[in-house]
Amino acid sequence: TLGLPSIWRAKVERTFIAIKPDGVQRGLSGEILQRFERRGFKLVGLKLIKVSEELAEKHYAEHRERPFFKGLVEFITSSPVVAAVIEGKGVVATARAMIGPTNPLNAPLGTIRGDYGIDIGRNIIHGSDSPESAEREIALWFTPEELLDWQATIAGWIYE
Ligand code: IDP
Repeated sequence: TLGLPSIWRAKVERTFIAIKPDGVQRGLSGEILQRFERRGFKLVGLKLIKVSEELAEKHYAEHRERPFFKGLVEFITSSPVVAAVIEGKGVVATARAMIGPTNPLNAPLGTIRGDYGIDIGRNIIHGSDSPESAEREIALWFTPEELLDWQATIAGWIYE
């Protein structure tokens, strides 16, 4: 295994991200995916989908009782979403940090929400908030066949 970065052998972390209808409509999909790629994270799943009401309600199940739930489901099902799974060391927490706080007005410049958003109901992107959420959301949005196990040949220039 000489020369093989350990990340090729280690079990690495995955997280789920979704560029919401506002991000896709505003033409930010490529730019947002590029931020994760440039950081060194690897795409292992990617698709453009029209979210069903059933998927939206399952995805946001923890918010079922909140006053904004109905509007949130209407919004997320209103127009295509880019769903992605990205992989890499520490990706769950790092993707959240790159995305920024829920309310874009409180999000620092340099975060996705801080650079592109204003209103909380138009905050451009979703990212799993814990490894447990990531596992649940990946299984909800992707079939196993849609997730590719592949080795990025640049891994040795990202991981020591
Ligand atoms: P997160 O997306 O930063 O993890 P959560 O608290 O899990 O934030 O909320 C999920 C989503 O619900 C938010 O991204 C946002 O789109 C929406 N949301 C949360 N709070 C409000 C609100 O007070 N008004 C409208 N939409 C909200």
